[in-house]
Amino acid sequence: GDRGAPGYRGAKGESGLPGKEQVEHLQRAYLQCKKVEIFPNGRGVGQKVFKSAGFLQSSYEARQVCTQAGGQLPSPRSAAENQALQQLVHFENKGAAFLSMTDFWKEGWFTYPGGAFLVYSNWAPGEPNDDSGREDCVEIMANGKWNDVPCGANRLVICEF
Ligand code: 291
Ligand code: CA
Repeated sequence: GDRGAPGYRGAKGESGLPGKEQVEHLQRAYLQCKKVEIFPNGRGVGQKVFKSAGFLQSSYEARQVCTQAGGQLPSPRSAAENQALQQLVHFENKGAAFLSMTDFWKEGWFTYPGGAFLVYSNWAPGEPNDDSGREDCVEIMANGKWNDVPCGANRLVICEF
């Protein structure tokens, strides 16, 4: 390593593994990154981070935005993840945000980008209704409930990392 670097905290231990001080340095740096990352328009839940792009786009564009950033559209897989995402949607105050899932594969059968079926859902009453037969994408509203919407609709872009 760079012995002149700020924050350098001594050599590896006898075993060749990182020493206690090196590990503690990395832990501090990691926690600092996490705090910076979620302030103010991100939310961390478990190993996941949701981060708002701050603008509205169609689902097609939103997907590309997230993929190019090295993430993807949000796939909340539990009540805890859904609640973290809901907090962010509410905080941003720009209306509903897109989720990753679609029923392109088969009408009424929503899947994640990898093709797997949902392990968790939080549909609003009466949804998904495929209104006018053209709603294959999913939004999460400020109340945390889900609704299927046209993929061409413009919604807040939030990415999952
Ligand atoms: C109605 C319901 C929803 C439907 C929505 C669409 C949204 O909610 O029938 O199931 O998804 O209309 O109009 O379509 C677009 N383009 O936003 C009204 C919403 C408060
Ligand atoms: Ca709908």
